[in-house]
Amino acid sequence: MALMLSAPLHAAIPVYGYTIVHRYPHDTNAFTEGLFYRDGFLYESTGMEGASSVRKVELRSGKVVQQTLLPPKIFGEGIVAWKDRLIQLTWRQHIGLVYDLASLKPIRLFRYPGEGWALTSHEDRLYMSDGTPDLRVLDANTLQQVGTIHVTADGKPVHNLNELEWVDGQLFANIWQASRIARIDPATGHVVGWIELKGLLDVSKLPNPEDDVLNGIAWDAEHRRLFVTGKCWPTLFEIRLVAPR
Ligand code: DDQ
Ligand code: CA
Repeated sequence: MALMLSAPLHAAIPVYGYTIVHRYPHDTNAFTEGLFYRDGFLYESTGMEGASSVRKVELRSGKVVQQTLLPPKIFGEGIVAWKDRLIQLTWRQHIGLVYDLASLKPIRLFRYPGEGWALTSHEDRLYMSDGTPDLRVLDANTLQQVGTIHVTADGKPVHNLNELEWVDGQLFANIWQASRIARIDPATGHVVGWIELKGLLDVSKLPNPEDDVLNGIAWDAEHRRLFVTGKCWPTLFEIRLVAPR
C-alpha cells in the first residue's frame, strides 16, 4: 500500500454528544463551583462574595438539606470528599477548608499558592484545577502537591480547566465559559475526547450569560449516572454520552 503522505499526524479528537435522562431542579442562587455525588446526595459548593457555601442537596427536589455559609469575603470553589472529610478550595484567598462531611462543620484551614478552581479525587490522590492547563496532583492525606498533569489537546495547552470529576479512569473537566467538557487521560494529560453540551440550556436567557456558565460534573459510580449543571442554572441534568459515529 502506498504511503499516505497526507494522512494527519493525529487522529481528530472524538466529540461526544448527549441525551438527557432526567431533569432535576437546581437552585438559581447557587453559583456552582464544585459538585459531587455521594451516598444518595449531591454536595455543592457555591461562589460569589457573600453567597459562598458548601451544601448537601437532595437530588430529586434540589432542596438544600444542610449547609454552611462562608464568611463574606471568601469565594467558595471546588470540593471533594476524602474519607469522612470534605475539602473546599477558595478562588483567590489561597485558603482551603477541611470540614467534617457529616455535619459540614469546618475543622481546619490549609494554604496553597495560586488560585483554586476545582477538586476531584481518585484513590489517595486529589486533582486540583486553577484555571491554567496544569492540574495539580495532591496527596489526599497531607494536601501537599506531589505532581502535575499538563493538559493538551492536539499538542496545544488547554486553558480554563474548571470543574472536575474522575469518571472511569478519566478526568472530566469543564472548560470555563465554554459548552465543552474535556475527557483527559490522567497518564498523559492528553484530551482524548470532548463532550459538546451546547443546547443543554440556553444560557443567553439567564440573567448573567457571561458568568452563568456550564460548571458542575458529578458521577454516581455505583449507578453509573452522570450529572451536569451550571452556575445559577434552574436545572441539573442527568445525561448519557453519545459516541460520535
Ligand atoms: N471561576 O469559576 C472561573 C474560578 C471563577 C469565576 C468567577 C466569576 C466572577 C464573576 C463576578 C461577577 C460579578 C457580578
Ligand atoms: Ca465534580
